[in-house]
Amino acid sequence: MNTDKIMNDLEKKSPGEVEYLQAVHEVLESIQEVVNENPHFEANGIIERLIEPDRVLMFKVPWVDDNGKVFVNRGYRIQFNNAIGPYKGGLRFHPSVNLSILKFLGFEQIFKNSLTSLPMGGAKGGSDFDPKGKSNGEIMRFCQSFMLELWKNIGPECDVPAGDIGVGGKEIGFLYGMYKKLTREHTGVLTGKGINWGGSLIRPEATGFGNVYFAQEMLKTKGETFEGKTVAVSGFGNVAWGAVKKVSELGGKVVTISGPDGYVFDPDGISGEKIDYLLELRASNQDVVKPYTYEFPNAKFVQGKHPWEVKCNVALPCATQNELNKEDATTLVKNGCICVSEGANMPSTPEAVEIFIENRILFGPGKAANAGGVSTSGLEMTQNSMKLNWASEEVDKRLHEIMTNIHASCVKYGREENGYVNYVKGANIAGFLKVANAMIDQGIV
Ligand code: NDP
Ligand code: 2IT
Repeated sequence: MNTDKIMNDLEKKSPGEVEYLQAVHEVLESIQEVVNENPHFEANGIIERLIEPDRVLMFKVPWVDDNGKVFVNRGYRIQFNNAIGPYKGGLRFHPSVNLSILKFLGFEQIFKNSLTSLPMGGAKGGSDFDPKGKSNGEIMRFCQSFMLELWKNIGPECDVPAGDIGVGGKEIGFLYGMYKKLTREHTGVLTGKGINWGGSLIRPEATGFGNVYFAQEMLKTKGETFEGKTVAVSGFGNVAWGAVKKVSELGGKVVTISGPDGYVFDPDGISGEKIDYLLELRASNQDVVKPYTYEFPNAKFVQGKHPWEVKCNVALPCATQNELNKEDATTLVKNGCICVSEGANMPSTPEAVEIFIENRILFGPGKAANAGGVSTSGLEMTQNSMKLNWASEEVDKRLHEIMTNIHASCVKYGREENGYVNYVKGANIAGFLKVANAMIDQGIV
């Protein structure tokens, strides 16, 4: 496989799509050996077919604010690959959203969903709409307008969207309401639904819990646990919340959370009532990071910095892509961090990943370590098909098993001769093989 040529061609076709090119490059590097050893992948044009989305939907989303002013945002859905199941992946509402970011997320989702062992293809979507500072009425009207265009292209056996940055339970409710009205069907078309209308218990916690379960498995390979460990977390959204909760349950001490303009350091640890307080702040659409320091004065807010400068044993980046750079990685390693488990998608830059691997620390890439969210979405789809709800213990047990199995797949394909497990390589190869073989079985389509 000529990776340089493939990347050059892709760059020409996708100029300026930095995040997308970054994600493809990482996967190609990891799978190069496997592709070279198995000529039937090249003979079937697998790589060329895998890096081109099945289709890209882009549409206008007009909406009216509370003062009667008209706004137009851009909506997207990238249906990337459905070789192993219906398209599946989140929707992101954030002003930074563009084609490159959604293509990178959709591409990553193919391999992540394959790793879960559930039948789900890869997709992603969203809009450059910013839900921050908007009233509930404005968010509702935006979601309704978004769905007015999207509904024709999705369905429980075709494409099943869910949440991501800026899309939580509230937005899923508004989107689902409009879908239901347009189709006159009450089906499992979105996941992350409310518990009384088809949702699954544990889905809100699933990505964060799953990320910690994955980290637990990595730590186990070194005879370590979370007990007594100092943990740095970034972000404080859906994923970070679940991760903080699980780490504190397992006896670890979370000392940071962050937002786009800085981080909070709480030397006493973030647990119990502090987590509840943060949740209240989030529900009020307020900034969650700074007000925390007014309520708990031992904590301090560090403006404009990343939490990775804080001494910790374990780091869980749970905010956004490329939020942990080479300098951050160097500081983490220098300060004795032994494990990094990515709750967010691609939070570490390629240079940071190189530092982790060179220093042989436990590094769980997002597509493996944060697969608990989409796995539990898959479990929500299963419950919808069966028209029943599992108890939270049942869902949590299945989630735990899935994360343990993903860890085992990464070890199977990522163990190097010197014994070090390269989880990036392991996750990419394991995710790729299943999809590539399914594509071969199904012919050139
Ligand atoms: P949320 O919108 O719930 O939270 C995002 C968090 O990240 C917020 O605390 C936000 O701060 C912070 N944040 C956003 N942009 C930046 C930035 N540029 N710098 C620093 N912090 C930032 O999203 P999720 O928790 O759902 O998603 C977080 C990450 O996890 C994303 O990478 C997402 O793709 C990934 N993910 C999500 C899954 C899910 O099930 N939700 C599943 C798997 C992965 P503020 O609110 O102050 O803007
Ligand atoms: O990145 C992700 O895996 C998600 N945002 C969750 C996707 C899903 O369909 O639950």
